[in-house]
Amino acid sequence: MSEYKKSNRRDFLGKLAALGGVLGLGPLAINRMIASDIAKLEVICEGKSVTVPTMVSTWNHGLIANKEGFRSLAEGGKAMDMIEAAARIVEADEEGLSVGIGGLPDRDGHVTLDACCMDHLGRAGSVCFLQDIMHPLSVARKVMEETPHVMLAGEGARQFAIEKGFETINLLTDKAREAWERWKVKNEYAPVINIENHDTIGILALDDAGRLAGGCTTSGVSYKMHGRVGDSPIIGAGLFVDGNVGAATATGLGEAVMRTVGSFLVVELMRGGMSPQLACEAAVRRIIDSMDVSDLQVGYLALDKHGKHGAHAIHQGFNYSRTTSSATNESELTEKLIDSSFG
Ligand code: SD4
Repeated sequence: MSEYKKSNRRDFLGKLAALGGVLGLGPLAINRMIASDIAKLEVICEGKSVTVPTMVSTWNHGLIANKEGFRSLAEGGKAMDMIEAAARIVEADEEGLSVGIGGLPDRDGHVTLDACCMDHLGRAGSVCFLQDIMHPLSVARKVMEETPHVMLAGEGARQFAIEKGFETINLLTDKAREAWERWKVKNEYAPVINIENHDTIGILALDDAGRLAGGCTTSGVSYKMHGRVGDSPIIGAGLFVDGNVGAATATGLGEAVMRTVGSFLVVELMRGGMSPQLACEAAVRRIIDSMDVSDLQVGYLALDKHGKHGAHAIHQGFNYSRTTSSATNESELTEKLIDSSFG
């Protein structure tokens, strides 16, 4: 066999082993297949992506979000469909006090939502200060896909959502209203996120064709000033995706993330060659070096285009969920809730 043929064969066997991993085949099964029908396999191998679909999402609700994202993938969805499905289940959970319906209001008692999304082509959509609509991330997606703009705010975003068929709903649940009534007794305006109280969901997905997408959705800092918008709907701050590099999202005190353009920073550091983990650590370090962080928390989550992920936070207590599928068309998932912090 010529050197050229030998190296082609080595490449092919390498691809085959990777494909076997994706399809959940062990080495024995691969060997049997090689013996039986190598020509047919070559065709399969040529046409298949060997990307392992992966999702990472912030906080405990990431587990249910990722599961929903993978359900969408199994039904033929792409990375952005995974993101939207994941966001919607958390936005619809009335028990959650930080996303969608049930989110804690601003200091005047209004629930105002922020969300954005971005895909592997660099397309982006965002809504901020949105009221009365349960699924801001879906509205952000419509801004991305059906308007020439990136961001709609407040009443304009609400009107746009209604035009697109979204129903209006009272987002202030009894549970959130009672918490606000209790807060009002002291009425302290302290836009500081206590490290147990920041549950924005940031979601990053890599689908079976290697497409990356991201989303971020939140009711923002509780008891914020009326009109305050955080990092979550700001492209580059709460979320950034570059389909050729990777994606990053943030949770925690938005002001600190915006001042350091955090998610963009993480992706740019990855572009420069850093691993997702080191990039998250460096972006956290940027905040620590530029402000007093004694009572503010920020956590970053990143996923590169190969499915490698990283996460880091200023203080202990940040966790995220990571879900991968070892076989493109199977529902078998590896789910993990992971703690990440300086410790
Ligand atoms: C914000 N980053 O509005 C958001 C807060 C957050 O869970 O992460 N809340 O600043």
